[in-house]
Amino acid sequence: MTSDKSLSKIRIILVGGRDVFGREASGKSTTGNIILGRNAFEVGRRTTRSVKAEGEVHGRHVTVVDTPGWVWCCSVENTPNFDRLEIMRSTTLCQPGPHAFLLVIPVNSNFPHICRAPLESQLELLSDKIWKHIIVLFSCVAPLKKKIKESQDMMWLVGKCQNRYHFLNIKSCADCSQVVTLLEKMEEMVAQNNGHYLQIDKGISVGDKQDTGSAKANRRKRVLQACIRDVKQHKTDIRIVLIGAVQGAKSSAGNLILGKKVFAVNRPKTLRTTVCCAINQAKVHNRRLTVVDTPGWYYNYPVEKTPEMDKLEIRRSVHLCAPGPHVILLIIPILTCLEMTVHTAVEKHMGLLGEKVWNHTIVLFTMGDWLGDTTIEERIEKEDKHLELLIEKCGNRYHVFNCKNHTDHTQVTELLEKIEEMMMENNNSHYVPEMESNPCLEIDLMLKTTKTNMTKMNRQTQIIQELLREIKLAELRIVLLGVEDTWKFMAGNIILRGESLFPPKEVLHSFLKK
Ligand SMILES: Nc1nc2c(ncn2[C@@H]2O[C@H](COP(=O)(O)OP(=O)(O)OP(=O)(O)O)[C@@H](O)[C@H]2O)c(=O)[nH]1
Ligand SMILES: [Mg+2]
Repeated sequence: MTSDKSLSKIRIILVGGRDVFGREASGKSTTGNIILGRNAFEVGRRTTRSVKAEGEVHGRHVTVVDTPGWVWCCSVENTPNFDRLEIMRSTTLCQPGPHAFLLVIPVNSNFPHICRAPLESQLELLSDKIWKHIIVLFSCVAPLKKKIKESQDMMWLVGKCQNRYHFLNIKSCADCSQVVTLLEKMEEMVAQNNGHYLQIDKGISVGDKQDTGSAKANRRKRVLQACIRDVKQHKTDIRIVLIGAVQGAKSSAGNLILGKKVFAVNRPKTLRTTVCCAINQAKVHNRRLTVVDTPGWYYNYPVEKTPEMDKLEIRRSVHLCAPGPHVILLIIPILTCLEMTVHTAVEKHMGLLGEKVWNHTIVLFTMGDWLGDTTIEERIEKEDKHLELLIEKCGNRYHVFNCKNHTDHTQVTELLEKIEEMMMENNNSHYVPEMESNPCLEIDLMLKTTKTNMTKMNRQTQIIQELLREIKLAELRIVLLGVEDTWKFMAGNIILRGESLFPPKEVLHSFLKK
């Protein structure tokens, strides 16, 4: 049954994000397939380009455009150019303009407060009138109205869309009624918009298709491949240091290189896992590999804001694999938008190792699954100059790792060949760490001071606990004070619950109420 307001043609664009590390998809392609009643969009691999599909659905001609997702907490400025341009291109596939945008969000996802502004920036890039054309589509296996009602942030989202939302059971493809109801909700919305679809601002037109494989991108790839062919003799001993921002997949890359899980990855309840250097070895493809893992910096933080202890650890890394590493792998996750502040943070933190370090550095792009069907070269071309400058600083040496794919061993062998080629260029010499001061001694000293402070702190905690036991407070009010960017909110979250990285505000409220 269709409503009185039924349209003969409906044009839909699917939009949505991914969780903070780009791992969990929102379910746009699956949604598109359920609407069209066939496997029109590829699932199981990240959608990297806007794709159009159409069909007859319950008496209407339906056009659906699937788009790449952004990271929920990343605004437009922090989204890689390639993804941003593809999202914008979706509108050109939907001429003369879309009737509806389905904002796809898994009902179980934690859509925290910090994602509100980035979401607004992503959507309003397409049009400032977009909100009148959006239905929030909660992908789910069972409708969870209560969960939505309990979440201030989800309610904010639904409110922005004038209370338009729909639950789509993604495990129940055969249930036509949920698609019919969704189409009717879209028709209702179009009627409220006086029958109008969204006129896309002319300014954002980006052409029909992004050029794939420009001459420059192809040339870059050829130069890189030629490097590998030049390797005549394999090395028997290679020392590697991994360096990069927090949660960039440094430890995962280390595990992939060594072919075993020796570095800790993603300990729950913490924002970062590696807090001090770790060293491990393995025999891989007839080479003895030594890998040093390091703590990361917060990705666009100036080096001055990185704690001294972390800076010392980073400096210590090159001393740990005496007499020095053959290669420093600079880890850059593919979903990083390398704008100026991020670029500066990378250069300054690399500077901790000394100025000559760049001759021994290879950029290792991680999270290769983000590439989908695109190539790293295409993406480098689309980014602004900072990424290109960084790669050039490393002598055009780069490589891609997908740590989720443990079966593809060529990614490690090719990396080793690139390292060997670089070693040949460096006359087989390793990087010689600058010795103006020994970070290992400095760390010892710092640890001694920390130990003294810890003893003091433990005594203070003991006194507070004794006091609390005596007073038996029914309610405790705490004010967190500190200079800017010292993660006060995180301390508060740990005191209150200590579970999630960014618990929604209402969780905090409920604890505060208690
Ligand atoms: N999608 C995807 N996720 C990945 C990949 N590699 C690692 N991850 C995930 O990224 C998260 C961070 O990985 P880690 O290896 O712990 O990163 P790290 O840089 O060592 O993190 P810190 O030690 O906390 O600085 C983990 O949840 C990994 O499972 C990848 O290739 N693709
Ligand atoms: Mg780590």
